[in-house]
Amino acid sequence: MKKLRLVALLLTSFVALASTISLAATYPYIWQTQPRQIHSGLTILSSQITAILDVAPDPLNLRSMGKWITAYIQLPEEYNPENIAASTILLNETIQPVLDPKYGFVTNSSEYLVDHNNDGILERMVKFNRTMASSLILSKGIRYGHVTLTVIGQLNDGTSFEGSDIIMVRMPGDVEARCARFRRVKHYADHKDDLNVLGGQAS
Ligand SMILES: [Ca+2]
Ligand SMILES: [Ca+2]
Repeated sequence: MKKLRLVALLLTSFVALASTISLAATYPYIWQTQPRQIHSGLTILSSQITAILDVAPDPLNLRSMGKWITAYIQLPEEYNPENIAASTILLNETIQPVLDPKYGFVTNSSEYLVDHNNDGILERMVKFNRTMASSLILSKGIRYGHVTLTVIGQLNDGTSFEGSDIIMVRMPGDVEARCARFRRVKHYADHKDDLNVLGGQAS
């Protein structure tokens, strides 16, 4: 009886060992890539911070002659927003913020460090030339709808951050933009007459 149990135990052990070997042979990458994945995950976390971005005004009037659009960049709490190097900031990889020291909001930290969203964590505020931002959006053929604005930049120690915000843009008086708005309305037929009136006004 004892012998039989021993044989059974040996047999079970052998089957378990064999299946482990065959698993290793079939999926060799399990052993190789897991440590690397963890490593690259850590690398991404340490070199790129995801910031909370809020851009104003929203909605943005693309025809408006307003001077600025304002971006509020909030880093995770463990980072100091004062360490953001403003000269490294780019809006949609294209537009630099206003850096001219003649403006108080460029040089005075009590003006550019604000808690705009009232959550107890300071944000770094930067302003961009509104005409440049509107031109960039219009150059993509966008005159009405939602636009994703992204701000990238670096801290003084080279750590990079990125944040995005979706804002509404519109172009008052633009007939095509108005038609696009009307096309979004579910009951299109109800607004057919309105569209005709708009078309008539433009011509
Ligand atoms: Ca927003
Ligand atoms: Ca805040």
